Amino acid sequence: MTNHKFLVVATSNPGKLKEMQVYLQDLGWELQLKPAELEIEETGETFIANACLKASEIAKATGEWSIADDSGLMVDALDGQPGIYSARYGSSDADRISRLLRELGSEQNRGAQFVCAIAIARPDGTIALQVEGICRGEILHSPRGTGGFGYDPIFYVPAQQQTFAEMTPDIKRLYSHRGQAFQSLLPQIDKIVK
Ligand code: ITT
Repeated sequence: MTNHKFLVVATSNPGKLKEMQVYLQDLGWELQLKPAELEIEETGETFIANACLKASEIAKATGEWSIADDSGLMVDALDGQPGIYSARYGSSDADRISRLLRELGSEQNRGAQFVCAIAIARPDGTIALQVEGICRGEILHSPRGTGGFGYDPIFYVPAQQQTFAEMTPDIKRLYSHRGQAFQSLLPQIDKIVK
């Protein structure tokens, strides 16, 4: 049964889960990971559409409130790719990073942005809340740092002079697309999830 501060997290990505856990546990939310056998096909054409799809399907399947994150990296010189296809760009983080660096080659325009859409669905699958966060930065020519996950080692934030993989979790939260999305979400969540 649903209690007041309980959410099923609709993700299979351990890096995302870890960050979401820190952001929500601070406020007393109890999180449960979605059952591994429930895999939702991401058929949407936007980050928000895919976040809503994942939250809604997992909420209906579990009968609980659910939260989902759909995110990715949009590279200016690649017309916004890989974007919503960021997870499907390769078969491992190392693979995805090397493909991106290969496709960018010696391109001078290294501008890029991370986008994160978060959706919360009610047990009947309807969407209660959706937010988006963005972080601008630059794609380095080679990876730097060992923290974080995914594309973090090649995403450099000039204001901090560090890649996401070189930042502490608190500093990454301050700048990151997911940190920004949660900054919009957290003040609203207690009013919505009953
Ligand atoms: P779920 O759908 O199960 O949540 P996923 O990894 O398939 O997991 P997405 O479809 O949203 O998730 O793909 C997000 C991609 O963008 C994936 O390759 C991530 O590694 C990458 N990504 C998202 N946020 C990131 C971050 O903060 N740092 C580095 N890479 C990130």
